[in-house]
Amino acid sequence: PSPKPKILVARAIFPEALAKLEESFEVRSNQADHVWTPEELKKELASVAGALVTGSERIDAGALSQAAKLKIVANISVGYNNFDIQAITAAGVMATNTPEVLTDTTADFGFALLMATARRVTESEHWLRAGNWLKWSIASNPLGVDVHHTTLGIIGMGRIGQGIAKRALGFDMNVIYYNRSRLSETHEKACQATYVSKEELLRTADHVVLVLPYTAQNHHTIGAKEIALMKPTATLINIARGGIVDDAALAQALKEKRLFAAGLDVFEGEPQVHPELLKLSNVVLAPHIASSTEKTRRAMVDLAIDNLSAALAGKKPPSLINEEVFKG
Ligand code: 8YV
Repeated sequence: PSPKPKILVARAIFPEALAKLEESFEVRSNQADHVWTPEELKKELASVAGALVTGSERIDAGALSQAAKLKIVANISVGYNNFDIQAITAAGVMATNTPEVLTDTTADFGFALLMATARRVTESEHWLRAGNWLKWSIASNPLGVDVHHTTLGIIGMGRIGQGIAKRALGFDMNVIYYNRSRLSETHEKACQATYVSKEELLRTADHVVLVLPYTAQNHHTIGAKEIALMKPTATLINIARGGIVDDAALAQALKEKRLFAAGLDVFEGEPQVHPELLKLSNVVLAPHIASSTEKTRRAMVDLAIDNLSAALAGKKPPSLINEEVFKG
């Protein structure tokens, strides 16, 4: 029998998924706490035919410079701004992601973060743990802002944005959205969302949720100028990508109470968090967990494995990004 193809797993996955991979492949897996440096990743990629990576692994010309045998990089993530698609395509390597399987889980978390931010859930827990409850009064509890019957502005109206809009209907919210292209009438009706300009959204929304992909054009979609348009009672929720928000400008606005609060699952330069954000109480911080339920993370890994297995069997991967590389 021909030897099993060599593959790489760049960050630890579920043991069952690893065992499944080992049936068909010779697997080199980083199961350790140590995160490979770009230099180490480049060396690891040099000897394999396929790689499973997360959104935290940067795959660009440098990473691929010795990867002569590589046929596929399978992202365990729907967003793929960690991929330099041009460089990957130029190297003749297939790139895949994990759409659909995480839509509802991520939309749930967008709503969770919105609720936690508006109602000061984490801050209230700290308040309780500090013993403040013993001397509570009607007006001294942490006072939040309402979610129900307010206006929700969604920037980025793909599958996840539409999922959040549908959830907002149950809270009797007025949903407005901005997207690079307007939704079809059918899709707009399904989530009862009204298309507005970015400026109008920022001026009128009580809560702004960011769910757009990170691209060069979307860098600092929300900066000092945009924050200045928002209501001082508004919240800003980022479940999209760090880099879409200017975190330094946001921290400054939160410090000066020019915004009520922010809920952030993603950060510029994550896993590092801007030190000014860490000092503030009117921000809810999460370690990029919007897709993180047991069921969904397993589904993401399974889809990434399906993509990798298809590519190495000469078949078209189910979620191929750069179709032009596939030679059927
Ligand atoms: C992942 C994500 O947790 O799918 C995405 O775009 O951001 C998350 O689901 C992350 O990218 C890890 O791969």
